[in-house]
Amino acid sequence: MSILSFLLGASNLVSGISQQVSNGASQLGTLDAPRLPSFLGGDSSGGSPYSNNSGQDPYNNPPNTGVVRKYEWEISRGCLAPDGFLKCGIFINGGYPGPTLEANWGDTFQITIHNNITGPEEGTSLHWHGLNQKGTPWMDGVPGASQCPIAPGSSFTYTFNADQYGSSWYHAHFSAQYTDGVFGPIVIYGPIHEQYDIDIGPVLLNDYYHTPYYQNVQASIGKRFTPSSDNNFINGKMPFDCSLAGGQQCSPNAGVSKFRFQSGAKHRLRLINSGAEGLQRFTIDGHKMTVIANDFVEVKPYQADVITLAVGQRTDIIVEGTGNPSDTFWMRSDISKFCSFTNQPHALAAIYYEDADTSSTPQSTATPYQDNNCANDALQLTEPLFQRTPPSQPSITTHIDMEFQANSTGQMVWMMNNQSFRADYNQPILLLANAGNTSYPDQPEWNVYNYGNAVSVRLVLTSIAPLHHPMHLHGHNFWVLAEGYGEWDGTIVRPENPQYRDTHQMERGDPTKGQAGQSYVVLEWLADNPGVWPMHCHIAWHLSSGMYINVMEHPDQIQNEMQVPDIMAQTCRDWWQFSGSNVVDQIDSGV
Ligand SMILES: *[C@@H]1O[C@H](CO)[C@@H](O)[C@H](O)[C@H]1NC(C)=O
Ligand SMILES: *[C@@H]1O[C@H](CO)[C@@H](O)[C@H](O)[C@H]1NC(C)=O
Ligand SMILES: *[C@@H]1O[C@H](CO)[C@@H](O)[C@H](O)[C@H]1NC(C)=O
Ligand SMILES: *[C@@H]1O[C@H](CO)[C@@H](O)[C@H](O)[C@H]1NC(C)=O
Ligand SMILES: *[C@@H]1O[C@H](CO)[C@@H](O)[C@H](O)[C@H]1NC(C)=O
Ligand SMILES: [Cu+2]
Repeated sequence: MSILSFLLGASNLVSGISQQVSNGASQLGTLDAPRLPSFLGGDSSGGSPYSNNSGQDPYNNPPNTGVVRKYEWEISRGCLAPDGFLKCGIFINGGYPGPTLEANWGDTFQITIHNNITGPEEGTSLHWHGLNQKGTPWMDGVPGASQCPIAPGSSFTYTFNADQYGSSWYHAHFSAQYTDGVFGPIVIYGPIHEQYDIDIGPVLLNDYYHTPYYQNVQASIGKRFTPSSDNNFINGKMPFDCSLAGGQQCSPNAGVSKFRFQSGAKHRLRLINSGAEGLQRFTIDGHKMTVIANDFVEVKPYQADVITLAVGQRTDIIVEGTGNPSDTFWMRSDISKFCSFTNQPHALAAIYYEDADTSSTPQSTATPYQDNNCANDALQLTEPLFQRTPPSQPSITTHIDMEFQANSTGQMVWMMNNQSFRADYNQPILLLANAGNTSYPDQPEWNVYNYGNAVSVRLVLTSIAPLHHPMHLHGHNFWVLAEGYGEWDGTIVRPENPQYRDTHQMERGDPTKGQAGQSYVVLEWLADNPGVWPMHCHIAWHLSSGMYINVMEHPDQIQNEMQVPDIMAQTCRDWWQFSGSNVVDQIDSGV
């Protein structure tokens, strides 16, 4: 039975279970979800306070508004049925997905986390994807790199600047914990360079597994081919076909996400791939989309029929309301069968124009697209709106080959130049560096690349394994200078203004072609952010198997000029105490 005929089997799109049972405290995907303002604290007619900032560099020297945005979250275990199938996971304030973080550009976030994960207890830590954390590298949320995990029963307050604007997400960085529910959207309001009328808000796209993350990690360790996801979600919803539930508790007709469109209006949608592995292809029946940003970087607008998003990536689009007031359409996101491992790739959500019956089932036809590669849109197409030119020569170039290989004890793992990563939760590298220790010859598994006082860093990444890798760098956006197969010939795409973002999709290799089948990506960034910055594949299962390095920038400044807040040492003392009297079952790389 096709997924559509399965959905159409329901007489109408009224959910058979309550929002509380399916998604807990989350309102995302319901018609009650709020439309977003153009900035916080003003009335809707006031316009953005940033509207005349059009010439300002969006990446450096963000404004400082002095406004603090406080959040208080509790992380605990619970059981929800987002797709009708009852799954016990780990949630923030009892919702799947987690709460939406909002701020204006230049505000300060202050987010207090209470770790109430019990039965069994487990550490946690939260990462704010895409934010630079300039001057606050210890707030980056990666255990073993920037902090000790937050121990069960302990609290931690993350304080950092909303230093870029646009759309992103946060997620736990403790093993693959986020894939069980510890994630949510980030919206930062800033200058608007492409006008729209209605901000629909976050549209989270993610694969979903009915098995707990720990089992998925267990099943993926030592294997190149990772477990298939069970479902695909738009804002945490897509009914599961309960005939496949294998006797587990499952309610049919759990409901799809619903969105309101207005005829004649321009709608902004903030697409976010918040998944574990699946590469998403997003379309809206009967509508064209205009891309205005990739990650936190605005681009010269271009039209697209399909948006490709690998894990960790975001694309902001504007969609014109070309439908009639009573029209309904399907919004769709498919996990690529060509690139990913999926048992049920199709996610659907319903779009209702202003006069449509919101229980009716859309009858619209899908937009066709090609699913024959795993790349992002061509680098030639994605030109940043604000020009930024890389230096003519990088200070330093590192070549990193990424392959799935046996380590010295015969276990197959992901290696970065022959070395797989494993974190030591008890010894965050940033805190060691702050104490003056920047060399770890006895810990090769920390994969530290110390770039000293280099001004810029170029990475040439290669891989011949037949799998794609969304490569993500913390603390920075990077330029994507080039990508392709074989050997890079030194050509840079649009050298005066290359593609610029924080996560880029690396194409899979083709081992049948030998050297010519090697996929490469060339990245470069200014090493202008003293700290220890993870650079890793964002596929949760590859990361668990060690596909990660730590980039250390300006160790002298980390040691001599940075005042680490006391809470960092306290968090380690709490963690040491916890891990001293409990067995911490670090099944994977730890991140
Ligand atoms: C925008 O321009 C007005 C008038 O020139 C000025 O008063 C205001 O401070 C500016 N706002 C920002 C955020 O620059
Ligand atoms: C912590 O989580 C448990 C369930 O895991 C819940 O019963 C308890 O109320 C939570 N504690 C607090 C303080 O909310
Ligand atoms: C090889 O990998 C396995 C699985 O990650 C790990 O348990 C083992 O310690 C590794 N061996 C070495 C020598 O690092
Ligand atoms: C990795 O190991 C292979 C085979 O053992 C060797 O040929 C290659 O030079 C090594 N690469 C690096 C970067 O050390
Ligand atoms: C630096 O830290 C590592 C990891 O704890 C340790 O093995 C090494 O001995 C330390 N180096 C110095 C000089 O203290
Ligand atoms: Cu990968």
